[in-house]
Amino acid sequence: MQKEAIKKNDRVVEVFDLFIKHIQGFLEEAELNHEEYTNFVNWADRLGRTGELPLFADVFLETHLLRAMYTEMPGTQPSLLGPYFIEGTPLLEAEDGKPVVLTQRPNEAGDVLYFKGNVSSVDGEALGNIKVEMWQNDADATYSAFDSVAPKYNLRGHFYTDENGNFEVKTILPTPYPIPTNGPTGEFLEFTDKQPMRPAHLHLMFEAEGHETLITQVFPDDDKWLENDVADGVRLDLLTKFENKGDHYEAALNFVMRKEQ
Ligand code: MBD
Ligand code: FE
Repeated sequence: MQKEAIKKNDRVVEVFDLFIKHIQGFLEEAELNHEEYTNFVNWADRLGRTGELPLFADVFLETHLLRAMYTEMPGTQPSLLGPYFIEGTPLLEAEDGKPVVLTQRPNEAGDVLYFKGNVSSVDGEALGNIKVEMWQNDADATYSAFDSVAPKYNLRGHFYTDENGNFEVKTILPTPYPIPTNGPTGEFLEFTDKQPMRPAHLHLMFEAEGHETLITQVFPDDDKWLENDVADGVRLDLLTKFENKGDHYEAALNFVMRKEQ
């Protein structure tokens, strides 16, 4: 087979040159000696081999990009996609008048949570029949398909808003999440004496035609880790009360999507 000529891509040239320039600047500014440089390369190698590169990037870098892009923008603030999103989740369908039920095991541990909201456009128009993807961790603080023993799509699924942009989903309370401390990402937390916790959160992704896909998270407004989230994913407009109603919890938040540029 003949190898196709690789087309020069100006954006890749631009980004790659900057990347190398700034890594070089980092080596210089940190005054790494040769041994430290080798340790750095070996650490990065372990980061890749253990599969923790997405974790490291999403914990230490992703928030920076989002803040730079969105802090001044109208509409709901995005938050971290994180390392635990997977494609191909089941479609959840509601029985008449009932909330959809997020995929779960027959006796899923944890307190029942009803979460509802409305999705609209920055111009105020309701976004009916749009796709909502949702995922979260379980009562053991583990994510299916990653660090959990649960089936692949447990506590994951997608559904559609009604014609008025409303949705309601029955799930369980998410749990504050310690990022893995036994690998190359966690090593840094020890050396820098940082705690590994993320506040409890729901992950949500909204897709609507003519709009920027909104990837965000929702946090209980009384979580004890809000102020020192290791991944710095908390935004004020993503906090809401998770109200204890005795045998279940209720929470609500509305979402506003930006128009596609
Ligand atoms: C998570 O659950 C998460 O959402 C992010 C962004 C990073 C690590 C773990
Ligand atoms: Fe998460």
